[in-house]
Amino acid sequence: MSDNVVALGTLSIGSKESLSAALASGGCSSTKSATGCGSKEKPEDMDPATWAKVKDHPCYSEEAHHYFARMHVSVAPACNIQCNYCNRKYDCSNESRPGVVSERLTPVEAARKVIAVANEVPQLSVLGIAGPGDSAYDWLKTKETFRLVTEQIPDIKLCLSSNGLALPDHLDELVEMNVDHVTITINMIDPEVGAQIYPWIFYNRKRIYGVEASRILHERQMEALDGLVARGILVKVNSVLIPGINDAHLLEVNKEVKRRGAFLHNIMPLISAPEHGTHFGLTGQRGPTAAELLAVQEACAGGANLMKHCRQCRADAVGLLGEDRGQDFTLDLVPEAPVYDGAARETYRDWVVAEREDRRAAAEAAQAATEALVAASSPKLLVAVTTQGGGRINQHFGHATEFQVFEVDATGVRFAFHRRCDNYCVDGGGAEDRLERVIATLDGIDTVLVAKIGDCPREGLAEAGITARDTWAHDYIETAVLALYREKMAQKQAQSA
Ligand code: CLF
Ligand code: SF4
Repeated sequence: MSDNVVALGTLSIGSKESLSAALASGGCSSTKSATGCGSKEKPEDMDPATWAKVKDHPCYSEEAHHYFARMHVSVAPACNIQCNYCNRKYDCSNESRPGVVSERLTPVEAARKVIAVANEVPQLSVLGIAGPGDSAYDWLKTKETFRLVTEQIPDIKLCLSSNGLALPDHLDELVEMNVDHVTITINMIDPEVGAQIYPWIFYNRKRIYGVEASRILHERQMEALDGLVARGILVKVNSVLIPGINDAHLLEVNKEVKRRGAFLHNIMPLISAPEHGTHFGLTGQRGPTAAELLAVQEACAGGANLMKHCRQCRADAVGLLGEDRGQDFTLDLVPEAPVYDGAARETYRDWVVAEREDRRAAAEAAQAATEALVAASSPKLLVAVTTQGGGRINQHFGHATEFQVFEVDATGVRFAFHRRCDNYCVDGGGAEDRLERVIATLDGIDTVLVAKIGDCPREGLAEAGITARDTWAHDYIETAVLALYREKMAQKQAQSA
């Protein structure tokens, strides 16, 4: 392939025609920050060392999540605390979706799997260890896995997620191992609140209960955060939003972690159901509604940068954040002794460099065009897009299992949130009941931009007041959203004239 177009295993990004068209047109749109999601996105917005760390990390940069994939291996099952939202038979809900069981691996098996994935998925940039269990407590397995993988794939980014209790014991080793992304789950800074979330911890060979347990956990979490920041490691803080327990308190958590230098704060909804067998699930503790989550995130504006594109992925997830190819790479499906071949990853990275450059230029041009035409006071619009990666509108409506929603106004385009749904097309045809669910998923959205859509779903959406457009198929998201916005605002102006 040439002309900046690559076929990427099962993921094909863009088309030669669409890319050429975008290049020829000088692109269109742009944003002041190509997306949003709290973390600053462009190299010129942050120091080069930080940009170098985040530019390939799909969780630490919203922009990067259009291009790069992560994979998790579940190698560290032991845990030193009990969270009321966890049942360790399942995945660790500190970082991943509860209620699913991931494949437990030895470090040798995990390395085998990572090499197999790296050979097949050129977007792979990050290896994460995210439960079940605690990566810092079950440290030797975490360390051995990272060692075996980096022996073969030295440029892979290493990422771990921990409850923080054991983390202060390994700070210097993390630096030696070149780990520059660590997530700590911090649900409280007040032990009284913590006592409602953690019944006990295991620390210094003792089981400790109640408020005292949460006091120690809090102190160790702050020690870990300070120690990581002091060593130049980027820290993402995850907080599980538990209505009635820590919802108001998370504002204090947000302020405190910002003060201590956390790079990102990811406020995740509690997922709780009786069948998960967790304390919260069995006692009826509910998770927040989408509106409650948004309200807490909005209340945190101005504090630590918020991550909004988290997909609460599985502890054995593989692929771009919106997809999960984990089931294609279970141990029985990967070769016995794969040999790493980095050629496809290298080619892909070269493509991303050129593509990013082009997308940014297109976005800036579109933003300038919008500012020239649209009054600064023009209203905001929410626009959903279907994408399978590459920052482009390149997915058919019927294939979408999630919609990415962008907020646009005269100042630019920002990622707002994503919404999941079952795909409308099944076995080549549309499913009526699914369309109803997709319409419910798109509630509050003005327009959905797609690569293609059939007449039936288009009409169904229109009846529900949602316009579907394939006008900008394969264009960059920002370009398309801004073009739509200019068109809508021009119509509004014409109507009021
Ligand atoms: Fe995995 Fe977590 Fe590293 Fe990402 S996930 S260990 S930082 S590589 Fe990402 Fe998944 Fe959300 Fe986690 S989308 S659950 S934030
Ligand atoms: Fe479960 Fe993770 Fe909490 Fe341990 S830290 S109890 S594995 S959610």
